[in-house]
Amino acid sequence: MNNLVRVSRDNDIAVITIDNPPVNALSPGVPEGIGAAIDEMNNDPAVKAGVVIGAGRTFVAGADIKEFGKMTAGGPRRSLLPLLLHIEDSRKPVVMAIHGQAFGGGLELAMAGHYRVASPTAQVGQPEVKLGIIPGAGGTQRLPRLVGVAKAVEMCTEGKPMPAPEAVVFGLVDALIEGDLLAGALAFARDAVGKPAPKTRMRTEKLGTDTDNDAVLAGARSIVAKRQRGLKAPLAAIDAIEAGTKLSFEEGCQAEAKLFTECLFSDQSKALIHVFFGEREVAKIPDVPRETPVLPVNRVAVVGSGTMGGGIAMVFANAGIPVLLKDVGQAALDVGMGKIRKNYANSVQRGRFTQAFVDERLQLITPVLNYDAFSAVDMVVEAVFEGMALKKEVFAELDRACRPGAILASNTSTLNIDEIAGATSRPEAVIGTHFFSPANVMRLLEIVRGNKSSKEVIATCMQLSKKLGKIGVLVGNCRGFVGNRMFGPYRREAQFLVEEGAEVEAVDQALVEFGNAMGPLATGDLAGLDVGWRIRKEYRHLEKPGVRQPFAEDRLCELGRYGQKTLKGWYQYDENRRASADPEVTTLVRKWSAEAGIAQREISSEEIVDRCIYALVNEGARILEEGYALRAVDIDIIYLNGYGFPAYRGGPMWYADTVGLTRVYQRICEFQQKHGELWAPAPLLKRLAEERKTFAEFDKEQVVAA
Ligand code: T1G
Repeated sequence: MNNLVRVSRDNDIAVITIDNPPVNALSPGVPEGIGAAIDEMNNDPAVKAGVVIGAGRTFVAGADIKEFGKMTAGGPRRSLLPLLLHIEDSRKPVVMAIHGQAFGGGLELAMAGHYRVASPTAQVGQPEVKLGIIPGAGGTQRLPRLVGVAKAVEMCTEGKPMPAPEAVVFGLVDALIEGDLLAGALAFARDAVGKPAPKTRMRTEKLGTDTDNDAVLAGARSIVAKRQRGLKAPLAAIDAIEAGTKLSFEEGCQAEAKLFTECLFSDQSKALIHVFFGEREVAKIPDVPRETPVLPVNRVAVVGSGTMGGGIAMVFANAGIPVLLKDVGQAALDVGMGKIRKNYANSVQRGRFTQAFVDERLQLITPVLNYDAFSAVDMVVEAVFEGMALKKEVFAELDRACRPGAILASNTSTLNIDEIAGATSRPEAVIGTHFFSPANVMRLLEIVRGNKSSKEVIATCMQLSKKLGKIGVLVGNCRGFVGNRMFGPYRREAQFLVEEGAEVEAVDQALVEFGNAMGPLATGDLAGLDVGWRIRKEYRHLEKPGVRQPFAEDRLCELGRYGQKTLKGWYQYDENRRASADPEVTTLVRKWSAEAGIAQREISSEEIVDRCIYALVNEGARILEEGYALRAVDIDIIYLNGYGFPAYRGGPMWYADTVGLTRVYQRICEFQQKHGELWAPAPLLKRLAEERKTFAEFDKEQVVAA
């Protein structure tokens, strides 16, 4: 026995407890401990049955993901299959008692047991596709035997958790245990003694016929092709389940193992595992330790009921936090509340929320026309028009109206947080909370640290982001912070490429085929080309003389082509906002380029991708060396959750590592040759390329240095 798995007795029942905090992952020693415990149970004549249960907050969250890196680096391949057969062939019945999560290898372990009982709040699932892999311990073989082929395909391709009550309906869990889970499991085990223990692998009644399955599998493949474009693992999961419907259990497991290994050694899986740990790493702030006190945030206020303000108010209400929503006039407030009600109605229609949930949430949003009630709030998020003078005015008001200790946050996407804080007597309470549109949907929250933002305020906002269902990433206060600062060069190159002869659709198509949710030009049309135009006009004085600047988008705006909102931008739009190419834009840009003396040429999609993506990477490297992002992985998480960058490429910095920084650096030097100083390589990129290092290694260097 080892200290990861212990056996105790409750009279004639063995209790096998898995205790590997924080999530009882099947790390080295755990499977071995379970195997030994099963032997001890079977060899003890006084024992009639066994219960397997997890210590702490969960049953088993799956295989130890940290071990995968060792496997793909040539380490020993560890398989759970023999242990699961060993449990299934146990002479005495084994009851799996599930609380928290039974995910991945955790569910595969549970399915090898003869019975599964669960607390009502438990969840089960095969989330492996989120790591770019498939179940590798018989999950694609045992799950269809318990829930049927169609449900198994859905669970393994989407990777979503299934609540325990639903698992009972599908026959995956045999009983829900209200109250004391262990006591309920012991009673269930005692009841099972003497009865033939069902072995999941022997069950075939739910495997269906080839005719039925062929239709299900074909349907699933087309859904995956649309919804999980570019991802390999969901298709591999379908192949493994299909094998399970046509072959014996053993042959099915071999087919699964082969597909699992192919996925595990793929770039997609390495990227998605990078993302898994990255989403947890960004929560760690070196100089703001985990034990930093956090401030209470039980009541909030949002200033400005426009698109962003309204969305932000919904975010707080959805998290159960009462929110005051202020605007200057009743008319504006009515429009703002109207949009909120419409958004909620759409969510009910799409089945995302129930009407009851929405009614409760709307109760939590109180429209107001003044600051009278602001003395009772713990935090304010300002979301007024993007102008410095107005923001300062609002923050001066908030400084007067809010209680000492309240957090004053700005949703600005570009403006200087320290300058805004300067309008108050409490700069330590001022911070940026940059939500992304639509705020009630986008997961990213860029938390902008001002020079004087206190550690308590930072820690509070980082923790609050999780409560709001967001991924909070802490960034420094430079122009455009991290996301938008990098987006500038990315969209600059997209415009240059059109000015040099590429078709608008060709530029966007190349980036969509690369995996982006939307191309850079269509994204501009969605956000409104006038937003960037106004900011560029405000900062025109900062542009270096003699340095080429894109002109096409500004010229389109001068013609009133702001994008979707004017049904004309880079594309033209019908009343349902469906885009189509606009030959007038091509004619206009060709004319403007001729006037500017820009030669037209054929441009490959490879060049389009390299120029746009490497512009991101180069600016990202600058941001890292200037210290406005803590780690390269922070930049990756920002781009995945705020800018539709494909997760299976790991983010711009990870993608650059995958290509190889030497190659990226050489390509950027080529662009510098051809297109000038805008392409001057970031010194950090140059150093890492010359030292044949990666951004991931740079992050490790930071941890050591901290
Ligand atoms: N392996 C290693 N570490 C893990 C882990 C895992 N499976 N799951 C979580 N951690 C770490 C995590 O990095 C963090 O560390 C800490 O635990 C708390 O996690 C054979 C091949 C269970 C829902 O995909 O979804 O099984 O940052 O912050 O919000 O076929 O963790 O504190 O240092 O996320 O309460 C399949 C992954 C694996 C589930 C809990 N399993 N985990 O969420 O805590 S592949 C998964 C989760 C597999 C088999 C295949 C969540 C959670 P640190 P946390 P949480």
